[in-house]
Amino acid sequence: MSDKIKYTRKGDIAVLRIQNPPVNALSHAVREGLVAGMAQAEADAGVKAVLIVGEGRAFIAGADITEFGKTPLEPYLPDVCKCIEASPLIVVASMHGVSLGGGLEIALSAHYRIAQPSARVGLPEVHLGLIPGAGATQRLPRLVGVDASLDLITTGRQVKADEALQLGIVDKVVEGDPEEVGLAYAERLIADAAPRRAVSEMPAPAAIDWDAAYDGTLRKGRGQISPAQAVRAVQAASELPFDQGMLAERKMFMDLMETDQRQGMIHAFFSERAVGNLPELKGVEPRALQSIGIIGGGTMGAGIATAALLAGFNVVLIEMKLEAAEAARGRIAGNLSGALKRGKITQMKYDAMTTIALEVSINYDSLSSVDLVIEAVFEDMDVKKDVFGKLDAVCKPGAILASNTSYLDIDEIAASTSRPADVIGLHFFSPAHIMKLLEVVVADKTAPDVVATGFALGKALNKISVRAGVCDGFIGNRILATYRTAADHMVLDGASPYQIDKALVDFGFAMGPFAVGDLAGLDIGWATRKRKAATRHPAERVPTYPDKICEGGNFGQKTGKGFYVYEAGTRGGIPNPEVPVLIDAERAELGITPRDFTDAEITRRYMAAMVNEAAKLLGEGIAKRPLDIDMVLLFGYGFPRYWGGPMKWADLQGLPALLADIETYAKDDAWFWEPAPLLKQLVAEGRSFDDLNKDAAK
Ligand code: 3H9
Repeated sequence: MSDKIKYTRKGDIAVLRIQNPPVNALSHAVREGLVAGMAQAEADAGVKAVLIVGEGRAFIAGADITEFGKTPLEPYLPDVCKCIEASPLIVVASMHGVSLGGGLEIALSAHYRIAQPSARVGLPEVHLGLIPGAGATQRLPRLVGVDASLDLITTGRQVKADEALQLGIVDKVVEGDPEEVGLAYAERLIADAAPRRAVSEMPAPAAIDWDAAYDGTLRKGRGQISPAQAVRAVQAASELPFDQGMLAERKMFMDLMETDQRQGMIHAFFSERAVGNLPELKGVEPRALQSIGIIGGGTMGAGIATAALLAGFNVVLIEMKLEAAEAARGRIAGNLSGALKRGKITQMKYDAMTTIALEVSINYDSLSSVDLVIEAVFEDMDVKKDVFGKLDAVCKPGAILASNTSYLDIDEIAASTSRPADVIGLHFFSPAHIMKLLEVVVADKTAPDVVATGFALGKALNKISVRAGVCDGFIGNRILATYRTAADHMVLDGASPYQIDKALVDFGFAMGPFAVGDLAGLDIGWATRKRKAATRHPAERVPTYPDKICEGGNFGQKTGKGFYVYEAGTRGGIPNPEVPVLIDAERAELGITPRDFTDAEITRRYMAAMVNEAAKLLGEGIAKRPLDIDMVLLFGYGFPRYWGGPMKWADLQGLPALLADIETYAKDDAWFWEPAPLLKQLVAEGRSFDDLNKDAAK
């Protein structure tokens, strides 16, 4: 038998122990071992029951995702499940840690299920662009009904043991060693002469309005297809005999396996785990971190303080005036009360976080013993240098001095201190206690253990941390500036901001660029345009109509008007009728005859601009790996997860065709559309961005 399954005999019970660290994924060897183990148990004289348990931290985390996209090898998982369920012996699954996807499907094929109180179960296949493919869409509805099944399968939500018990997914919840409680349960079942209980033999679930459920799920998925497909699979459970339902599920699963969305989502899954794994940090120990100083208590500073308090750090926040310091305390308390209301923290924790763990002060001396300080003050180099000068004077040796700047030169800030090796950029995204992305900006002289500490902090704050080099805008905002410019050009040439927003929402973005502008505040872009005006390349096309929107005091959502008009009490806005008038006037002034854009062309140009800039950043070493860029866009800029990120999207489209389009666009605007040298190189070599990820992992 495969060494992934250990067979032991305990009285009249055969124990199959899955040993495939770290999470007992159902690799080919595990599947073979389970089938062989069942056969051995059935041939073993006197065995009356089989107990399946997992070794280590989980029962089973699901199918082995690394095998997806390769030729599947027999036995296939649905057949393993069938073999377990069809056994004449009573089969018990004893579940601890997670039982996910195929792991839960193995458990659903057992005749009885017992779980630890801390166990979690779920069917997260939709997060991989798939549906369950080993019977869960057919068995779960028979066990717990259609509504609960659709909830779990279409959302991928994981439930704790108590809810699983209440729903009827597990039969018993008992604390103890999984093998011991499983054996005791199996012995009880044998003693009670409990019947073999195959879920597939239970009655088919009642029908619902399947088309309505399908349409609703498709809408909610914002372009993601697998959750809606899951509705059709559950429908098959209701309408078809079990074996035919299994075939229908298998076909849908295999069809989804062939989709770009499946590839994109699995790329996202592995990239999320690889992004914090930097070759340059192997063996580098982070510095100790217990207390964090924050300079500035506005929305950003208060958000960072909230995140740090929630992660268990002590926080000292500095403001310039007492009233501002107290206002910052109020903002933090407001953020934390949100966490309290949602049940994320207890009242006791809330009280401690707003009192003992938080100090607000107007005196820099209060920072003398903190381990790391994050400055979140006004974006102005002189102001920053002044702050860093003060920090340099009061902070203890070895303390890390971080700037939350979103574009300023961290090398210059570092050079203004006597300890540039301790200076780093930690670029949070607002609201900082909610947004998952953290750019860890490594300056020329930043010490490796300071970088490692930036990543350790990100992990403690439950963020996705991405390494970035120094340039205007780092990874995210520099790419944003470029694709936003592509959108601006399309508006000048004939598209409307509303068509562009809609095309990009249809592509899968959470919001289009003009709605995002309104949300962030149009004054930000206005200030950036003014800042860059002096150094602007003469060939650069910059529209002036957005300045006119701002000159009227309209900065977007916060003033109630921008590209859209926001009526009090309504969600989202309606197009602002003044905007097309301003655009028409500017086109007339520039002598542009507007032309029509299709939604497809809008998306193509927008994405081409994004990928081209990203490839320039990679070539310059600002981002080290394509997957770093993918994670920045996914976690900071609302990029649709099912495309995996812009670099994965580009690979899926094919780089030669994308480069050809960029070269075509360059005929009209050679300056903006200059192809990235790295993109040209990859096309010439017949390689992809993912090849660069693989090179980096070697
Ligand atoms: C499925 O089951 C389809 C079936 O319906 C039908 C089939 C026919 N495979 O996340 P972590 C690796 S679809 C391979 O850092 P945690 C992971 O990459 C599957 N590898 O730890 C990492 O490797 P490394 C449905 C896997 O404690 C290491 O394990 N199941 C798998 O924070 C540790 O992972 C899922 O979607 C896997 N299935 O979280 C579950 N799972 O150390 C996906 C993990 O080299 N997995 N690895 O970076 C998870 O949600 C989390 O990993 C888990 C542990 C909660 C299990």
